[in-house]
Amino acid sequence: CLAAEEISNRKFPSSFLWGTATAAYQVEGAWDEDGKGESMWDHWVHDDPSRVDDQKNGDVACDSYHKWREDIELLKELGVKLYRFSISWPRIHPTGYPDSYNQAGVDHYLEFIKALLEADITPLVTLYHWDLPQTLNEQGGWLNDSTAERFGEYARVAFEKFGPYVKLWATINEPKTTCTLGYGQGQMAPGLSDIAEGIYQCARVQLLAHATAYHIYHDEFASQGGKISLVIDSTYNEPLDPNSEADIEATEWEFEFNLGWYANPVYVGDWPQVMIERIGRRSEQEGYSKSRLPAWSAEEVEFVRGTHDYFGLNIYTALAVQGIDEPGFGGSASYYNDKGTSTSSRADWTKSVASWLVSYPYGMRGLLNYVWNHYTPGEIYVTENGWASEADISDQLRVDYLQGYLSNMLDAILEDGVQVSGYTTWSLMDNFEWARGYTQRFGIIQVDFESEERTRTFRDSATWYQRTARTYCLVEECIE
Ligand code: PNW
Repeated sequence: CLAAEEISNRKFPSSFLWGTATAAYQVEGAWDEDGKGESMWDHWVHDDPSRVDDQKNGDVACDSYHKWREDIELLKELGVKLYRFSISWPRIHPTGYPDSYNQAGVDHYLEFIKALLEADITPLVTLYHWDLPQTLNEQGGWLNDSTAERFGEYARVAFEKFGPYVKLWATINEPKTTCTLGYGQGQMAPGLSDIAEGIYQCARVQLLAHATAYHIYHDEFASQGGKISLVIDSTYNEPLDPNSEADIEATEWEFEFNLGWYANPVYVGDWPQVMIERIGRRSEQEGYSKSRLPAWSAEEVEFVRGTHDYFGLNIYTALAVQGIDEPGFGGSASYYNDKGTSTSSRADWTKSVASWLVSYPYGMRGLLNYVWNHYTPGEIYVTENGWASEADISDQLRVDYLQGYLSNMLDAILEDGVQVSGYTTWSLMDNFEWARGYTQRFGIIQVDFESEERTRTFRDSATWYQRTARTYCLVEECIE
């Protein structure tokens, strides 16, 4: 319940948690130190460096495995109260199997988490941000149902060791991005291009893994009293032509085939109906004996349904959607053809240096409302949101982006009644941007990857964010 003055003053609620986010492989480095096992990203980039734009990798990255004290100092200087980071699974279970348990990895994160708490910063810990133990990858990775069991075993160790200190957990980061880019289009580890079937199997196994961890937490560690959920990424979608019936329908399909693909099983139960129908019909026409979308058993539907304590939402960008599913539309067996939509950017949406990322600030308000109304999650954390730039210190476009998106988040909170409890901007600092290497920068803090020290420097956006986190006010929007 918000005080009247908070509303008239456009001030964020005093309970709002300001934060920043990173992920293990993107910042830690120390890829083979202290007993850590090889991850599928280590393998992918070492095996063929040309898979990354600048042929670089995360071997050292920001060197946060060693420089974590300095990182905590930066968080303190920013004045944030929440830090989202991920644990590297192969530091805990180097082969992915519990018999490979690595105490040194556990000790590292314990020390780090305790230091965060001492600095009065709440840890939001992601269990999986794409660095699958390579041994499990060789056994089929996210196409193999048993990976969900291995994930449960790893999660159990994390809850046992870190649970006394960690009250906010995220199971898996952005399963959609890894299933589409890693298993469907071959652009990320493990580099598979199975756009017809593997992409759907990947989603099934990651959802089972998420639900397995959720149940272990609530069955065995309920007394720890924390919250755990999945982190789902979504674009904000709107019809290319707001007066076109086909575009309006396609916009709904675009939501269901991306956001609903993961949110529906968890918050409603089963795949979205439109996916079941469209993929089923197309599979039949293509001569498959059953749908390329693997059906859940009734038991599995119940196992996955309801496995959420909040909604972890990553939002960066927006799409204008066009319906292309005219009579006779065929195309090969593919997730993209299943979807039956075509997407683009509007000319007045500001472009970033990342081809997929444009600024459409209203998208934040629109998407928060969409999630709030469709999935009634009770509470949302915006677990990622950020802008890609060049390496410069001066980053006015990032400031504009953050100001616009946060102002729209505030509209959703104050005017639409959406409960947003916290926000972790991506990213605390520049880091290894997957297939883009170090060519695109997402940090509010700049990192000099040429220097041995990996020198960290505040960008203009960091100074701006520091002020916002201190005052709970956006520039020119309220009286501090
Ligand atoms: C997220 N897209 O990935 C990830 O969680 C981060 O690890 C990553 O660094 C960050 O966003 C910036 O890219 C995404 O194509 C990758 O829409 C691609 C997309 C969205 C999110």
